[in-house]
Amino acid sequence: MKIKEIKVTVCSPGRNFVTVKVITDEGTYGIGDATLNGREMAVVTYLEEHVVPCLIGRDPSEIEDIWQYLYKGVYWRKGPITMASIAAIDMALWDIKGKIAGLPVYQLLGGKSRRGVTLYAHANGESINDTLDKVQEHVDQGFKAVRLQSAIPGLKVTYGVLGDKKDYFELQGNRPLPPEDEWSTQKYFNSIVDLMRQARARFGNEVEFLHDVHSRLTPIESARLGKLMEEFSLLFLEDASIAENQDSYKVIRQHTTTPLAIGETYNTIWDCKDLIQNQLIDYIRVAATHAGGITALRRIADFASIYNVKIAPHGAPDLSPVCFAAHMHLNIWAPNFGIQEFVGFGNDKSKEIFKHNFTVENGMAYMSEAPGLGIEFDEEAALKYPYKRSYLPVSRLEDGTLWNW
Ligand code: GCO
Ligand code: MG
Repeated sequence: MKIKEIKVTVCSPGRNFVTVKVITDEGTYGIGDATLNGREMAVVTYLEEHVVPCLIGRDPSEIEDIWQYLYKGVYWRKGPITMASIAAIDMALWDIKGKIAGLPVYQLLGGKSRRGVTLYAHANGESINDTLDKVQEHVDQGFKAVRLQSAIPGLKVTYGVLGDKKDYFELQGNRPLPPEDEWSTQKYFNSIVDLMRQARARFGNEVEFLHDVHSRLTPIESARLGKLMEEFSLLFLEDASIAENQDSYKVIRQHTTTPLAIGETYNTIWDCKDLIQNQLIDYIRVAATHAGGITALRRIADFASIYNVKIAPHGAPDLSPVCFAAHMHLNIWAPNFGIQEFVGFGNDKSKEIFKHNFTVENGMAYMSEAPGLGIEFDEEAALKYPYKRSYLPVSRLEDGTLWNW
């Protein structure tokens, strides 16, 4: 069997998604997600111009060799554009292997380690009460873990809270240029403790709480936040500080027992090696799409397992349902699975394009025995919603200094 054709499609059913379809000379095909938000077209060009020509005629069953060929075989290793491209090809090849074997991908990884995949939902509110009402809605649906983000009083916009904007493109205004947010560490500290205190008062200890700092704090500020959060027993505190310098997490770790999670922007095992090996984190949040696919995530999961670090894959709306499918297979298999972030299965347009049989019940996701990844991509439907240029916001301190978004 040989790879005959590889198609790259960008569609925008509310967010841009880059989907890769690898087709064999025997008619079997597989799909993968290569979405890199705000830089989608760079990945498309990388794939079409530099990857696809090298893969035509190769044996699609050689997943590991193709992964190494695209990673080690290229002088310019790593980076989000390279790794998203490798990831999409890798997912598609696992999809093909599963379809040919007549087995879901998780069976090829080693089979199930659990009945279903525990999810955490998002509660984002304009005020603490609003956020807690949203927690209640999730609890009523059976979720046992919820991420809490609330607008910070005194700031124009807060990460995770769309305000009166219903859709991501609306947030960017009519010109597709990066919107600008404001950040004040002092205002944040004034509100975050209240949020968690009121949340525990209302929900007791029955619900797991999580929170995403979105890299706004310095390590010593994160250490202080971690200490303040201890009484509220978070499942984890996410992206407290940037860890380009992985050693900086020692500062946080030596001060607090609040569990720490990081990794959604990481592209390789090297980005998190020291964090894991030195046991500076508790959850690694790499996404299959951004860190090199199923082959790479399996390796990171195994490495993390010997240091008691669990996987908690990124599950934001800018990862396509194909990435969610890849995560489902990894999560159901990985002995050290922690929790999966979940924001729903997308809007109606997205559901028209991506068809699957994943189900959610009482805060857990389940999968069918469909062979491969168990997700289909409707190219005709995708063409109805073409690519739209779009950016994430940027963040500035109140005096105008550029900050981490
Ligand atoms: C999360 C993430 C997202 C990111 C988004 C960027 O934890 O879900 O932090 O909300 O901001 O993926 O596009
Ligand atoms: Mg995050």
